[in-house]
Amino acid sequence: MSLKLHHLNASRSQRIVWLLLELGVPHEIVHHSRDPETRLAPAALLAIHPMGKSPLLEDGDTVIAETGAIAEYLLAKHDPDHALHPRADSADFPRYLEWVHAAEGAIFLPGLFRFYLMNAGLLDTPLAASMEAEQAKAMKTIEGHLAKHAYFAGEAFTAADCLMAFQVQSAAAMGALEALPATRAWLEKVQARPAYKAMLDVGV
Ligand SMILES: N[C@@H](CCC(=O)N[C@@H](CS)C(=O)NCC(=O)O)C(=O)O
Repeated sequence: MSLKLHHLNASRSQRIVWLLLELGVPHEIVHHSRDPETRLAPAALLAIHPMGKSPLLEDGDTVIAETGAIAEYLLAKHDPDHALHPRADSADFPRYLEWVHAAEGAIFLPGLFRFYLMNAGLLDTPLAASMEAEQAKAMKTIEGHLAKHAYFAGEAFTAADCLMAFQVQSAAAMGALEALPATRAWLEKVQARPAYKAMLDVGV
């Protein structure tokens, strides 16, 4: 088995565990644990890639970082029939790309920034307020999209749903989905998928 995923507990690398299970590709998972105090990744990851973050995928001698890049790599190599990603000539393709990249971009960054500000005791600042407003805008954008479409890329489940789930789950954990019924319905639907449940069994 040449595919090896380095997975960090309680991290967004769970999206790649899920994607591997959706694809049904044989793989090995190497579990890493966050430092209980700093919450940072262990040095073992630094030995594999200079950023020392998770997820990291090893495919033989190739090491690849960044969730979006790993997802694209896996889909290009292991989804020849495009079951989980639209073809480039499909009408869904632009929307698919947008969400795949938004998952680590405009949708995720305000929440991440706010998390850092909270850890630094800086939540009561204009910057934190502006990040909160950006987060609310991101959730409104998601709700507006999911009120019109069954999934992020359109009417079919794709890898964009795996990539966006962590952000939506984080919002749910903070009680931010109460006024967002389409987003809540989408989350329930994707969490009912067998591969999602199998991902939970792997230990995230
Ligand atoms: N943009 C990267 C982010 C990777 C990242 O920051 N991973 C976090 C887990 S959610 C991590 O490894 N944190 C531990 C650390 O920074 O030491 C991606 O999409 O993979």
